[in-house]
Amino acid sequence: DPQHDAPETLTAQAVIAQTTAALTAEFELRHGRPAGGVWSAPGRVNLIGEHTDYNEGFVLPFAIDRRAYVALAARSDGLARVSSTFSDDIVECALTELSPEVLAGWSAYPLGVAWALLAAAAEGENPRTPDALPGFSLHIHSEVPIGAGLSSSAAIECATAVALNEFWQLGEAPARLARIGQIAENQAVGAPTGIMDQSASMLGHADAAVFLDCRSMQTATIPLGLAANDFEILVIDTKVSHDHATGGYADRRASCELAAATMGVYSLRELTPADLPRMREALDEVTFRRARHIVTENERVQETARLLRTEGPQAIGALLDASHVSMRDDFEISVAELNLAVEVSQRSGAIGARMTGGGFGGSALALIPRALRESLEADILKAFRAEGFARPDLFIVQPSEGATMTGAHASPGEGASE
Ligand code: GAF
Repeated sequence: DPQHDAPETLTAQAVIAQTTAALTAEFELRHGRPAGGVWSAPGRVNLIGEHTDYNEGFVLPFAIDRRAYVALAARSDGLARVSSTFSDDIVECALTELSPEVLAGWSAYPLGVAWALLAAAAEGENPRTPDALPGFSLHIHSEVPIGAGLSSSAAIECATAVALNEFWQLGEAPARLARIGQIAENQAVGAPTGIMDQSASMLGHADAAVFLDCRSMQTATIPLGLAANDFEILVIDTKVSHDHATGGYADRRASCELAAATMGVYSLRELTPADLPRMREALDEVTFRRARHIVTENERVQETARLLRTEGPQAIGALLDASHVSMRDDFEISVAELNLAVEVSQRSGAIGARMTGGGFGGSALALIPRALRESLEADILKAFRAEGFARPDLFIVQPSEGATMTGAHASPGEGASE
């Protein structure tokens, strides 16, 4: 398989192998026992389709080459015991005591997933209750920058979900594990987010985006053709941090629900550009603009997927640009730093550019010819300096594989002690 000999694939695999080894050593230090296995799941960049997921619309994200890793080993005392490289704390809870109410802080991500998986396991044809499943020790390390709009939380949730799914032999399919991650995020973390981020993290593929219909939950893999066109995707992390558990995100979601209720539809997915005149009559000015973003964005996502299939990435620039304008002016989730990143990228030769993710901070993406990378980066840094903005982080992302086991040592159940 020539794919497997591509230098980029080898590099990505080497990185994963190295991180897996480091994590295994750290697991032993923190938990005093060998890890049974290591799993990982990527962050994501959304190419296009923002705030459409919870409106049952379309999204087109891809998994990136920055991952969260979890190492896990069995325990025989019925406890979930979690540690991470972003805290000195080790948090413990009996499996039978896990519930959204007792979870807080960083540990709500992995323990929220454990709780949501246990709840799923207790239902169905072969119900298994928490007292019938072994406890575990788990250690997390993540390369996905936090607060950058690259779904660091979904990466942790999905890495934990694949690990526990395998450890407890629950046999849940990837799309179902994405939903488990979302339930953890909604109920244990308290962020009213949609299904996009966890779907991208679970279902991503190298050099492809994940087209997802958030109503039918049907997915399609859309080749991005970046390397073949000498294109790259540059991420501009503005360092303006956001938090979807508070403020603007929930407010936008409420506007969408109001618009759907006023229009007499179950979700804004059911409306098309032909409905816009009717919407303008029925909705107040702000709610109309919020809903118009969703309606037009759904069109842009489908058109982007179509153009990627028929013409390739050089054809999608105008759609990326239009998506940004819609988020800036209609949905109003952009900030000055994101607008600047997008404008400078466009001026300096990007095919297209837009903010990505939930908004109010985080990152923008620019689809660029590889040869322009250096000059474009210099232009962006210069413009940010001139505006007195914090120095953004600039990096290339590679569309990558979704959640997976990345290192096995023994079966995670083996060598259980305690
Ligand atoms: C965040 C949410 F988690 C996603 O579900 C999605 O709504 C996105 O914002 C906006 O498109 O990443």
